[in-house]
Amino acid sequence: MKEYLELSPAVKAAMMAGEPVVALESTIISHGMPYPQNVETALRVEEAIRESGAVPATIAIIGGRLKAGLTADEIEYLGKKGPAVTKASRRDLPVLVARGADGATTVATTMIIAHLAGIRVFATGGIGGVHRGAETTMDISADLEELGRTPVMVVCAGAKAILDLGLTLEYLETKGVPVIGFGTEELPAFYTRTSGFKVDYRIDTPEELAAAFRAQQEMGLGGGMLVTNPIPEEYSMDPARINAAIDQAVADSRRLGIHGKEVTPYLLARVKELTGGDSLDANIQLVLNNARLAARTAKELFLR
Ligand code: PSU
Ligand code: MN
Repeated sequence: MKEYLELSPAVKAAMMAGEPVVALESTIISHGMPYPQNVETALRVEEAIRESGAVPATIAIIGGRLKAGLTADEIEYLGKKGPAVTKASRRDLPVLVARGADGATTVATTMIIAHLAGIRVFATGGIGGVHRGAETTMDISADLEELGRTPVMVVCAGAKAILDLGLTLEYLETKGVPVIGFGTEELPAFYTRTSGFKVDYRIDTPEELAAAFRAQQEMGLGGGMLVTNPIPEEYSMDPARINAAIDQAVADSRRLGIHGKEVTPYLLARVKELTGGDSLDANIQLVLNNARLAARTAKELFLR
């Protein structure tokens, strides 16, 4: 599979020198935020990783190549094209690559490509999970399967309440994925610091995150680790307001019969619309916060 992979010069140099690298996804750019804030945020997140002493590797499929490390022009291209770029999860890789097409990588695909490139830590906003009503729709994100099989640490701000958070945790338990709360016992719900659900373990330092991940890999357990990092207090949103917007968005998606891979992008855009852009500001801040934690943890991992 390595012949399909292409590292940017900066990522290649960092990997060869044994420097810490942090992977970033691209669906958040194309489908997760509107242009031009998506491009601005992607570049700011890369900068935050550099400032924290690691090298960013934004991941995407460009012209059928699995890319780890994009140029600013490539990020601008994906951001401007937005939802017109194919949202690429695990099942999309074969045809996109064979056609020499472009794809924005979800958490699942970013993990696959990061692992192929030897990158162990990945920062994002929120992961996909078990959707509300999954007991009839069977809509469960491929991100959860990937966490169960691919050895990458994913640093996120929990999952949005567009999902069924309780079922998402059950699924992760079944797949053997440790769910860590960074400085918290409660699963953060993306825009808010709490959800009412407990994580498996609370860890308070990047050192201990690195130690747990190292132990997982050295034991050969396989699979990834989910680190949930609550949004900084000053940017967190009023739960009543955000949850009302989410309920409305879920109801609208059902009424419109949205299904398959369109569900998550529809809900993200609708929540943003209903909260008049405040949710976008929170979203940007939490991604930056996750990028900094991922960089600090990657540095710890590379100490040994
Ligand atoms: N949740 C967010 N923002 C996002 C996504 C999810 O809060 O941008 C994106 C991620 O790329 C994630 C994908 O991997 O949506 C999940 O899509 P699905 O539910 O179709 O698997
Ligand atoms: Mn789905």
